[in-house]
Amino acid sequence: MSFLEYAPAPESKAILKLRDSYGLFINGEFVDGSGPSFSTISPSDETRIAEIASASDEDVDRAVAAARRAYDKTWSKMSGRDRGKYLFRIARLVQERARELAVAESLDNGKPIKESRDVDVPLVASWFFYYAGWADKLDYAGLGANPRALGVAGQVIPWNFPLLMLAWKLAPALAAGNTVVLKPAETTPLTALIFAEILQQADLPPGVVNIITGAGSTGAALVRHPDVDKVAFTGSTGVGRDIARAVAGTGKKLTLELGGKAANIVFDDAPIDQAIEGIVNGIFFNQGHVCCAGSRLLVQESIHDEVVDRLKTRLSTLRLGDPLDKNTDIGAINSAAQLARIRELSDIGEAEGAERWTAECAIPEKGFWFAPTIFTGVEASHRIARDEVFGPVLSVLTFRTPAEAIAKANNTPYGLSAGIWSDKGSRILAVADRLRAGVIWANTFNRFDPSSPFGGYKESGFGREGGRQGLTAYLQGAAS
Ligand code: TAP
Repeated sequence: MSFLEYAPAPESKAILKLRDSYGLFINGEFVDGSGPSFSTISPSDETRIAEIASASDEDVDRAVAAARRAYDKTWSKMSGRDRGKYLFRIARLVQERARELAVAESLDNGKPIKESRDVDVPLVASWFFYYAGWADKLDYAGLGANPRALGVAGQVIPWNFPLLMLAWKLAPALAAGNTVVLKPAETTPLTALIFAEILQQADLPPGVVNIITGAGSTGAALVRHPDVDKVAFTGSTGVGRDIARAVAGTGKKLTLELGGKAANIVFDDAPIDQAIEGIVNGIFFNQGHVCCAGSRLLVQESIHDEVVDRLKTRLSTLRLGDPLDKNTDIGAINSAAQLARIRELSDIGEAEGAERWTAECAIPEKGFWFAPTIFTGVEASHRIARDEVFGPVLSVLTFRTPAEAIAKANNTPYGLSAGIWSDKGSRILAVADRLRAGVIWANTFNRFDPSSPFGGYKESGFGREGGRQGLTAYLQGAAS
């Protein structure tokens, strides 16, 4: 196998040792895929990073068969304590290789290195540590009389948090005793494949985790495979609907984590400095490629002008550019297709009458970029107030009373998350109680912890990931 030495920006001392090409990870080893291979590219300069194998239906079959064998012969027979040891070992290896994983994630996804280094990778390790601790306690944790694993889980994940979504899926599934076949997104397979090397380093028994790369059709083949007992999907609501149809009537268990259009509600008594930072983090973190992003700012009318002015001032200080530069705040958009979607929805926003403001910043010549953008004068009927943009675009709406804020916040088919900014605890609790969103942050935004369940209402999906609820999604007969 040949290796490419990738030397990132000089500030980063890490040297990534990447293979020139990656196979499918089946039964503990990298094997050729029988579908046509594809290149994964860096969205910040459009250069090719590595060649990636693509799994055909036969390859999916091989991966599921390996997972079934590993379930029957090894994993289901192993004590929770021993499973936990593997998960602890994986968590420690993620920490040891944190720098390399962060660089690879920023390279393949486009996100700023300070986010992959300080948020994504530490959370990945914490997810494995957290669920490692559950593995030997399943029988005594009040999860039901005799909680048992479901069997083989088929997991399909998106491109916005490639390694973190992998951790959200794998850690609870393995702790509960399931084996897994996981498909990463086509544009961001790199860290999942480096993670496969970590599984080898950890001596995880062959077949317990299989990683198959490919297009959406590979995911569809995995979902409909008759020997898959549980399907877990994170991605768009449209694909989630297709998967729900494919799974209906098969007896497979299903968890769906889908899109969002979160309201970030700012009352006139909010701690304003903190709120400005929270609004910026809420929508511009990870270029807005966040399912729970605070993409609709609902601001009380009396402080609208002050908040918008301060936001513009703050956004003008953000640095857009090389994701591997540790001073970068806004990285690259993950793909040309996603950039086209953001541009299209922003143009529609302008055409429908909202006022567009864009932070002034130099846009690199190569790669996919979109400068932080704010729309004011947005009406509830505008597409930018209804559709998930999944990019660095904030829509600002106003309200006068708490009742109006609640009605506007709930006026969406989604229900994943929301934020409330106010000095009054009683107001926060009263408003939170009436918001139809799975996760509600108060005077903060985009906070994640493995012990806290995460998931949506309505078209944002069902089932919870994280915490004890995330574990019961992988157990038979367990009460959550
Ligand atoms: P999707 O296009 O839905 O893709 C998600 C994954 O599904 C990818 O691996 C994709 O493969 C695969 N896929 C595509 N078509 C499929 C099919 N018919 N059957 C099975 N798998 C299929 O979403 P995306 O563009 O990657 O991610 C963005 C969306 O995900 C946003 O709407 C966002 O809100 C949502 N999201 C939600 C959450 C949570 S926690 N609720 C978290 C992150 C993202 P390819 O990459 O090869 O197309």
